[in-house]
Amino acid sequence: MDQVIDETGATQWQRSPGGLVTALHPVLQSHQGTWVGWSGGTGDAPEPFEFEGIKLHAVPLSESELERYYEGQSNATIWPLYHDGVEQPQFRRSWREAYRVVNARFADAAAEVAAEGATVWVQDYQLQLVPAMLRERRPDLRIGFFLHIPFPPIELFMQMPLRAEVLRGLLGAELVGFQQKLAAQNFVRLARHLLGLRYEGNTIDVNGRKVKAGAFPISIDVAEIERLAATDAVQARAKQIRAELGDPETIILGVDRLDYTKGIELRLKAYRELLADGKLRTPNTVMIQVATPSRERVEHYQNLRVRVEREVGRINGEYGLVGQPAVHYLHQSYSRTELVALYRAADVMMVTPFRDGMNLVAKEYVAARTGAGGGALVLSEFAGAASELRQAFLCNPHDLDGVKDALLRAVNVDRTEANRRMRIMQRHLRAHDVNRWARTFLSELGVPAEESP
Ligand code: GDG
Repeated sequence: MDQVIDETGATQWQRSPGGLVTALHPVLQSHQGTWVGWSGGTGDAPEPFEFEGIKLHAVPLSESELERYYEGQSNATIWPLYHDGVEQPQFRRSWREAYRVVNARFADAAAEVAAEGATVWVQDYQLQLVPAMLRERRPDLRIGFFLHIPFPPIELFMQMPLRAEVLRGLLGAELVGFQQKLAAQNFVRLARHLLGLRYEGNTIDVNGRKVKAGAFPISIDVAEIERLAATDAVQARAKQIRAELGDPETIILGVDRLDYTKGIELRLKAYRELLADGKLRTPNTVMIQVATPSRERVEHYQNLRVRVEREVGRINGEYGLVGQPAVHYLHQSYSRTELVALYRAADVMMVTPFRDGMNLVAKEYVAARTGAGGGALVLSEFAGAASELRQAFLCNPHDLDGVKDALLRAVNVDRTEANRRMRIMQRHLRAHDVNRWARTFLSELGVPAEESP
């Protein structure tokens, strides 16, 4: 959750954008769980309270912890390292120390809130030390951990100065979940390589205690997106978007946090080259790129913003007309309704990350197209979603020609073929929604079915 100040000057809460929150919100709602998390600001944390059916227990961060723990260790060390080193990870002693301190604070908070024998599900790369810390404080708890981002191959992980501590931290859980089978394999092999632990299949022996690793590909609340997509408000807004763009033949869409792993620059380049080759033409074709502001004080992100905005300027300079830009670039955050309306309006969705744990946007696009007809998804092979959405136009984001080719095929696909592909992917998603993800994980962790969503 994020604290925001409304127009009357009062403090309000709102859901933060981003994949983790989007995925877990419905799970916690139906499960009556307590969310122990960061309030999104610095200074004192508010007293525990309820919001949208979820009990919230906020953990405070100071200004210097925000800088060292969150922006530093989490987002300038671990995030790039776990994403194949797409940007050079930075290592700092003071960041590591802050990571330890904040992880211990989260472990204390969870130890305080959790009932006897409760299940605690620790989420994501910012909290990798928590499982072991929590087990030490509360051996009665059932502890699961889920990593939303990729888990790197041994050679990359080994660069991290905090490597053994992180691995021991994760091994404090009974079940460590990943998006992909390969990530789970990286993890068990690492346990042997770094700590000399034995494993059989995906179960690691930690001095007699069994720790399981497994793949639990995350998903979306498909029913909620379908319901939203079917509302009059969304359908009217989708038509309005098309009209405002001058009723072009083809609308190409990208929706990402402005993050260097997402391949936004590359996607823009592919579009520019196709315009240059005359294979796409404006104003028949229009691109919209929503780039939600993210981690704006981290240097890697500031550099990316400059590169993306330069590319947008170049495309519009060369191919735009008065009142008709070739690419509409929106460095803003939108409501879910507006996002779904954009999905409904777009003929081609481009999701081209260099590396992505899953990528929920790809799944949301497919679900939002239910009943719409048409629509084509260009999807990077390096997104976790590519293992499931096989009927997308798959591409290798490191190969610009391959991306151009996939984009062109998606733009030119005939409607019958587009519908066929969409239907298969929609069927898959309906059977694999976020509730199933949570149920599967929790049941593997040993949570009785009646306590599961
Ligand atoms: C991480 C992993 C994994 C985006 N802009 C706005 C907005 N969003 C929502 C999207 C989507 C979510 O944020 C983004 O999720 P992704 O999965 O695409 O990407 P990450 O944020 O990097 O998520 C990723 C995910 O965790 C879950 O495990 O899939 O691999 O990197 O739901 O719709 N939502 C709103 N306004 C925006 O402007 N309301």
